[in-house]
Amino acid sequence: MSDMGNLRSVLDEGGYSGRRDATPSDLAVAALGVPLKVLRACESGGHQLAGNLLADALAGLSSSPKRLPSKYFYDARGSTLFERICEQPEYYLTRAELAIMRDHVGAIATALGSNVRLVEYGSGSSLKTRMLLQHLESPVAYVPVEISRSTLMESVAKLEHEFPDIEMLPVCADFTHPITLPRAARAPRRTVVYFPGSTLGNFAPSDALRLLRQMRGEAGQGGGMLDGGVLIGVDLVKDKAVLEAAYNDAAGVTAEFTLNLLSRLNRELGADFDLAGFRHRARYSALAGRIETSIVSTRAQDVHIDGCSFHFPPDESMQVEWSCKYTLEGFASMAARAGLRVTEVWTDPARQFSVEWLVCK
Ligand code: AVI
Repeated sequence: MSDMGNLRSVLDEGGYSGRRDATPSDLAVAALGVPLKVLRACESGGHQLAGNLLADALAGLSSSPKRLPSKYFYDARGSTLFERICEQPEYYLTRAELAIMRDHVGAIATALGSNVRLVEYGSGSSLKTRMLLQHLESPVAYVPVEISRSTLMESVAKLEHEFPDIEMLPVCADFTHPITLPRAARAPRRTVVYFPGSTLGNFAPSDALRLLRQMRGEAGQGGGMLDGGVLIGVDLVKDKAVLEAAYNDAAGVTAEFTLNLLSRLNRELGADFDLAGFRHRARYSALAGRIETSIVSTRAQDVHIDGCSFHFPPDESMQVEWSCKYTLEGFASMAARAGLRVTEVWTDPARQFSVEWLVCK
């Protein structure tokens, strides 16, 4: 049973959630037959991001250069668009990571060992999680940490049905803040934090390091016999054309995903962005090793939010997302600074993406 003390209201302080924020769909989810313990686990979550949207939008639009946090991409429409991005032919990340899981899940499960308490940061599509749970030997518990109450409950409802012998301990919280994880009824041998999808790449380097340190802390205090570890999906540096195509798909889904941020500000904050006056831009900076996504004003215009006016000259760009790419060496050295040692690396045949197993040093 989840420790209710762990579940706090997660008014976000700037971290990236990677998944859509809560929508009031509890009743719909309850109809799926979610057990009471899951409902309870989620009671204090939800509606967290809304509180900061106005403050973050005003602060970001007042700064120079203008910026908006990428965590606000994931409203219901943004989450649907992200799922569509994952299906675009140019967006290789999801396919490559799934191929790695398909080809190496046996070896991955062996590396993680038996009787694991599996903690997942973000619990969107549970396809990769499902593969892992199917192959792990006697996993003790699955602890998804997810800011969106509805996403969390839907994913746990499905997994609980499929894995009745694995204790489900959902935590509705912002994983970018330290969390006291719930104890499993059966003692685990180790705790493994699973962080797939290259989501770490959406954090600035200092925040990524802080998050890795936090994961190391959570894996280390697992209450198991062995120190735990982190299983993480990391996108690799590659040809600029391949990278830029992935974030500028021909069907325009990524552009729609990016501009949906402005629709969200219009809808939720009463802003008056004219979407026809802005465009999506994603460029790779080889120096910084990241895709930098911006929203660019195509003309001079003023936008109003909550009584404040913001001027955009033609071509002014507003930074909305970084998607950092790593070399194997660069990632290993960041992991080392977080107290983690890379012990296994699995890649897809084209070496586009990696799934890495890090243990506490
Ligand atoms: C969630 N995250 C890892 C995606 C990425 O590749 O940075 C988000 C995304 N943004 C545009 N396309 C995909």
